Amino acid sequence: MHDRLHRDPTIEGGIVHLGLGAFFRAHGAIYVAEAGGWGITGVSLQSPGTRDRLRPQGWAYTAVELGPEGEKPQVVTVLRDVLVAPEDPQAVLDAMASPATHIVSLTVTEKGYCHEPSTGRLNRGHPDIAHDLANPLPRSAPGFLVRALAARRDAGLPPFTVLCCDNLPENGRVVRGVVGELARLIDPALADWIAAKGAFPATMVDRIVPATTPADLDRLEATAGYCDEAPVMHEPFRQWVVEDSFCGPRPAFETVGVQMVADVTPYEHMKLRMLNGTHSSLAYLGYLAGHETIADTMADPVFAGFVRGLWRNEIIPALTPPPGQALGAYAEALAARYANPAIRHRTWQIAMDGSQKLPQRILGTIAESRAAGRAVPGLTLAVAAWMRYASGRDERGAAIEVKDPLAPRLAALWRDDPARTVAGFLSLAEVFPPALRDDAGFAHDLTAALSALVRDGARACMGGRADA
Ligand code: CS2
Repeated sequence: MHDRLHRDPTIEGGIVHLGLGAFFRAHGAIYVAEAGGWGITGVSLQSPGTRDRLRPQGWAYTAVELGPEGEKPQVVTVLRDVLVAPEDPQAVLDAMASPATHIVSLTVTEKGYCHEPSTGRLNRGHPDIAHDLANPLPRSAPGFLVRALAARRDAGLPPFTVLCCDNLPENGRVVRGVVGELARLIDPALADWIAAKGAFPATMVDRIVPATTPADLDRLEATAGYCDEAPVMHEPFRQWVVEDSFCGPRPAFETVGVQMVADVTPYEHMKLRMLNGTHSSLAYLGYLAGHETIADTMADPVFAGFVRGLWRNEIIPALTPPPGQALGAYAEALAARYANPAIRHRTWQIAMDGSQKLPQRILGTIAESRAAGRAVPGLTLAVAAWMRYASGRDERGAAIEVKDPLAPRLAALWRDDPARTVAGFLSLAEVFPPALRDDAGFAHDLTAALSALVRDGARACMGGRADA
């Protein structure tokens, strides 16, 4: 183990982070490290793998920037401990309830909030929520937040700020909602205390971070000269927009390029709909057409034209730009980021958890556009591609490994008759908003898109759409 992989012993605590995946280690953790004076206790809510790989390195790891011109490794030493929640949930609660903790940040993915994606409300039927209502040692992220906030109140401490860093619409409000709802079911006075004193700033997070592969580890060892078992790979670009409404101290984020603003909503809409919305569209259509990565789709002129058409004709017309941001320039920058050949971001990775992602990425734009009388053929085709993907069979009849909390239900909705398939999917109240479930015109357009997709294949359908 090389010396460079040992952490800086002077760093203080202050932050507990739930969901220690590659994204946070390549984004939020780096900003915190640069701001200085704060350290992070990472928590894995599921498996011990990351902890086991980081421990022999003293929690240090390498973040490798993958630019079109080459790679730049940087050693990040901001983690001071890593806990594995299923092994010792009490240790996690103790860290969160410690007087030294001021912020609990989260990247637990969309499904980690145990909410209903179409409404943002707590899913009370979720098995982890049922568990957390009955047991003081939680399993879910909302359960840990509620039980740790209860411990702080009981100890006479102020709450921590809850900093959601997941791609949810108005993510602070959603987390405030699920935490408030769960707290009320456990102890109404606790819910009132959280409502009065807690802070849940909204954030917009952005950096493309493909899953690390064994080849990445080998390449890093060859170029940097040391072996890191848990590096993260990321693009050069990064952006973090944070609502400046913390209830306690925070790192000096504004000194390291974080945009501290009063209202994150226009940034979050722009990013979720222009980036994540087209990411998901390219992922389903690209996967069906046989493309392995986003860069591969962008190298295919049919896909590159399609995505530009989505931005210009369908997504931008439904958006209000953030102050000083030209959306056309934002789209061009996204096209360049997607085309970065050094980033091997698999369509299969982005296709994961579609039922949790589609509402905020694509369905909101479709619902608003239809209400305003604007046509959205490309986004409708993307929804049809998700349905086709979720059936579990690709265009050649080969099995797809569909990862989605609703996977078995989605697969069971597939019929040989596209109209019946569409009717089945549109009955999913947790995915489709009422405005789309009750829109006969949308059902008609989606059926036509799905029929074409089944008949002609993804690539053939795209040429005539979006950029027409
Ligand atoms: C991607 C995101 O996997 C996905 O669903 O769309 O992880 C995306 O790469 C990030 O949000 C970029 O900031």
